[in-house]
Amino acid sequence: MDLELLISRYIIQESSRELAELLESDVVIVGAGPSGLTAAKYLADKKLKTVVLEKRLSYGGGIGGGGSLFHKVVVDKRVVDILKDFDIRYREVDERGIYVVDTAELMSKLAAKALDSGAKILFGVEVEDLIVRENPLTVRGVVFKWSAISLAGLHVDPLFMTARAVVDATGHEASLINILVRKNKIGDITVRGERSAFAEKAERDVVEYTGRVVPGLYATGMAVAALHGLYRMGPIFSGMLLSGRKVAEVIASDLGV
Ligand code: 48H
Repeated sequence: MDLELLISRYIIQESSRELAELLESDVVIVGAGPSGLTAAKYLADKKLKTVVLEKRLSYGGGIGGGGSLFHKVVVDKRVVDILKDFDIRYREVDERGIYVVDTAELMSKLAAKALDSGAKILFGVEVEDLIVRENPLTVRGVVFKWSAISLAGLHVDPLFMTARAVVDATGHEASLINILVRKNKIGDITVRGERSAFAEKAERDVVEYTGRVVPGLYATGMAVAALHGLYRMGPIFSGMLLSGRKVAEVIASDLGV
């Protein structure tokens, strides 16, 4: 048998088999940035079937760009335990508890540990809508298609993936929350849009406001700032990691694990 046939057969067979299983997940995280990847590890540690859907072909979200393309970002002392959980090396640069980490190490180890814990990361998958039920409005999953379809502008119907919890980890765009509000006429939720820079307050508030948006839909990372009109913090990532861990804790508690 030709090797070419085997290559194609096993890629399609194994991807389809795994994808079919993931269609009924415990948690779907949309966005493989710092908050989404952190959440993925802690959720998978709880043995929840966790999948991260990322529209690009790589993980890391805004980490790779570092601080204006410099290859370091800042974190603070609040996340030392998280850095240790992920085996991420850090260097203390200021006695006020300021550390720097390498962007390549941060993004790759966040992803590696999420995978080691059992989470799946799928690239080139764009979430374009939510599965909802009414009274009360509840999110039951996502509507997705391959990003290449959107980029090509083709009229192709999407597919569905169900989950007990869906996480908006889409960063500044807050894609899922915007879809929720725009398409479901929710009067009591407004996406307020993030504010200008006030790093210290932003770093605290983004963690405090992390949590459930409506039953079944949760927000983490910069999506939280967009939803609640919080300040931005620039290239300091403690708030993102702490927000990711917090959303995992909230979901685990809601799901009773
Ligand atoms: C699939 C999608 C979709 C979609 C988007 O932007 P991110 O890094 O998000 P966070 O919130 O984890 O981290 C934010 C941080 O990177 C940052 O920008 C900070 C701290 N800024 C502060 C400041 O002052 O500017 O990652 C989001 C990911 C990206 O990889 C997107 O490609 C992906 O989500 N994504 N994936 N379907 N509909 N929308």
